[in-house]
Amino acid sequence: MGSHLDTQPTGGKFDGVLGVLGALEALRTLVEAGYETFAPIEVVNWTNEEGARFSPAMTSSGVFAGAFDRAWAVSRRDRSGETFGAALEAIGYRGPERCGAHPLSAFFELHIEQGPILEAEAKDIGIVTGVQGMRWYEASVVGQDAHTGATPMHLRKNALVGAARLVDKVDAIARAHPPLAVGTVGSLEVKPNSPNVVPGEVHFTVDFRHPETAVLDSMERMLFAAVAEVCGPLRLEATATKIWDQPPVAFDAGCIAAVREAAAQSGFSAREIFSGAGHDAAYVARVAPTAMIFVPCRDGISHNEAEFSSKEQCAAGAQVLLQAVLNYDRALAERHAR
Ligand code: HGY
Ligand code: MN
Ligand code: MN
Repeated sequence: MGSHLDTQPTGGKFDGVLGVLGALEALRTLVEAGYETFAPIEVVNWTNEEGARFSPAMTSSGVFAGAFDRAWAVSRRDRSGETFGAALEAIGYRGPERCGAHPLSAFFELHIEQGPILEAEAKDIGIVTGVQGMRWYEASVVGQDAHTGATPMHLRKNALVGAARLVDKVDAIARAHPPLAVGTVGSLEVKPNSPNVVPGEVHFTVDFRHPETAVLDSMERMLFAAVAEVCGPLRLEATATKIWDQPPVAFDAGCIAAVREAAAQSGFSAREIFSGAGHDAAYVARVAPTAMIFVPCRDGISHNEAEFSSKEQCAAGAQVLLQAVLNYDRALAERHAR
């Protein structure tokens, strides 16, 4: 069981944290009850799930699942140039065990939904069947720094005008693939970022998501075409590089059944749901049977300090997490007894 404790610059108190503390509470409950499971039970806190400082997201679960090379992951740099490995070293989190050496017989992750569906349908629990596909790109637009007063409009190479038009294109590309596609430019850096300098350089990120790979491919083609289409006439040099590609994930039927049964046993209303947000479980699913449990969050708001789920909602999630793990553990014991 587990999730992550890292967050966003203006993150809330539940994204990731609920899954780690809920797992800890479930483990403590087993210990207090003196209940011995068939398989060992562990709590996992996956480092750098958000990718907010060191991109891409879900780095440690990605290394654990073999999706990322460990050396590549620890070499990722933040905006100040510090590497992920050096930052881990600095806080003593660069442990001795090789990430991925430790097999799991199954993995269950409790998380807030981060969207509006469960609350709108007054459902206590989301039985998560999978996670949509997601891709990140780093884009750079290069023009020429120039004086804002002395440079005529027709002589400018204004990187921010090109980037601004591409930001709108990213939005339009998502809207061109309704109803499920989403596209976002979430971070943008202007250089030299001075009131009286025509910006000569802009760097920004693109986040595309959709449940189907073919649609993500179409969105990607449109993005690369837009970069050339927008920046050529503005005499700008522009590049967009894919830095992360997490295909859609379907969770394990046995784990999903354990969650469905757990919700029913615990007397909670539930519905199946596909995750719009990315999670460590999406990578762990590559190397172990995996499923997730969602609880509602107020107004579906997340990645926002206003993020909120009630104690009762959190407790319901922890209860279903514990029960799902016990259901799966019992099935594992029966399989091994045969
Ligand atoms: O990007 C995500 O979906 C996750 O919150 N890291
Ligand atoms: Mn999360
Ligand atoms: Mn998050």
